[in-house]
Order: sequence, then C-alpha cells, then structure tokens
Amino acid sequence: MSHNIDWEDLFGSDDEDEAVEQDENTKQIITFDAIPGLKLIKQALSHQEQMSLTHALIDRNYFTGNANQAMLFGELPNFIKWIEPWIVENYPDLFGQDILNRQPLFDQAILNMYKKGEGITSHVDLLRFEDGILIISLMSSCIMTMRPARKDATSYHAENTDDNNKYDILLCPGDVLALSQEARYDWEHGIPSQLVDEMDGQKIERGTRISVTLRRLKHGEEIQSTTATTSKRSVHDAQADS
Ligand SMILES: O=C(O)CCC(=O)C(=O)O
Repeated sequence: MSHNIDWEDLFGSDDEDEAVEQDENTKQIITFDAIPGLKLIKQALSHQEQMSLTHALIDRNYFTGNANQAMLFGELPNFIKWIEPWIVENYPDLFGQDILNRQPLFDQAILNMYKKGEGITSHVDLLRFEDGILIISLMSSCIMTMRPARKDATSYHAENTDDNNKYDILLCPGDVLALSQEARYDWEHGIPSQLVDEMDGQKIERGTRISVTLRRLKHGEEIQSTTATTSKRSVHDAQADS
C-alpha cells in the first residue's frame, strides 16, 4: 500500500490559497438599474481597515474644535493613498477604464464628520472635479438619498424636497459607494438630517459617522492647497429640524 500523501491535493497549494483570499477580499458590486454609474460595495473595507482609517483621521486632529470637514488636495497621505491601488486591483469594474487608468485616480479628499442626526444638503459635486467619485463610510450607517438633479444642483443652498423618483440607499460602516456618469452628473446625493433611518421597515439609529470622499480635480483647475484645510460644514441638526 502506498503511503504517499498528496498534501497539495488535501490542503491546496499556496497559489490556490491566494486565489481564495482574493475572492474573499473582493465583494460583489451592487448596481442600480435606474441610476447608471451608481455602484455600491457592501463592507468593502475589513474591520481592521475601517479602524485604522478612522484612527488615522482622529489622530491627525481633522475634527477638533468646531471643524467637521477637512479638504486635502494634491498628493494624498499614505493612510488614504492605499485605497487607489486597492480599488484598481480588486474592483476593475467599479469605474470605466478612462477613470480607472488615470494617474492619479484621486487627488482630492473630503473628510466629513457627522454627529448623530446630522446630514448634508442634497447636491451634485462641483464640475471642477472629474467624473469618478468614491465615498467610504465609517463608524455609523446612514441613508443617502439620490434625487434627479435640479438646475444649479452644485450649489448647496437649498434642500431638495422633491420626493418623486428618489432612491434611498443604506450606507453602512465599511461600505464603498462609487458615483460616475449619470449618478455623478444627473443625480443629486444628500443625507437627510434624522436620528433614525428607516429601510425596508427596519429602524436604524444613527451614531457619529465619518466619511472619506475621493475625487480628482479637473486638469487646469487651481489646487487650493496642498495641505489640509478644516472647516465647519453647515449642518442641519435633526433635533433642531423636527
Ligand atoms: O458623507 C458622505 O457620505 C457624502 C459627502 C459628500 O457628498 C460631500 O462632501 O460632498
């Protein structure tokens, strides 16, 4: 009787392990028929990745005092920079090739901190940014509402109250949302100010949320600063609103 055991057959080879790991790390991309270019990856970031990104933002004091928003321009810091090759490698269908192949993929980041119940006015991102926007959610869930864009939707001044054809998307910690094409130009995105979100009949309490939005400035547009600027994003407080 032969005692030769084929260990590779039993446990697989290192190469196969890598292929399995790759599959486990790459999550399915959810698309939305009504909104071309809107793509969601649920729990794209592992718990560890979410924690180290969150800690990096807090350690660097972006949200001290009254500041709830910081803008970074130019070469992004390493704790954000890794996201670019990670997207290209793991999610080659997230954006069109023209976006994915550009170098750098992103050169601007907005860091937003929302206290419980706070939101952001419905808007279309300024046209001085290229197509291809990535939003990473950390710490708390929230509903993001997509609405067909109004004229002048790039201004943040007036809230959109037209609920015809609106789509609510639940963003959870670790989720990555991509906006391109119609989703970037023809639809507004906003976060309603409310303490509790409701999705599919389920009530979900909000906590403090942080988001990292990555974009690329159009060629020829002036870079405002190569360092961080922090500011107070105007917010609607859910309690004050109700
Ligand atoms: O916080 C978010 O998820 C979205 C942020 C956003 O749309 C913005 O800063 O323009």
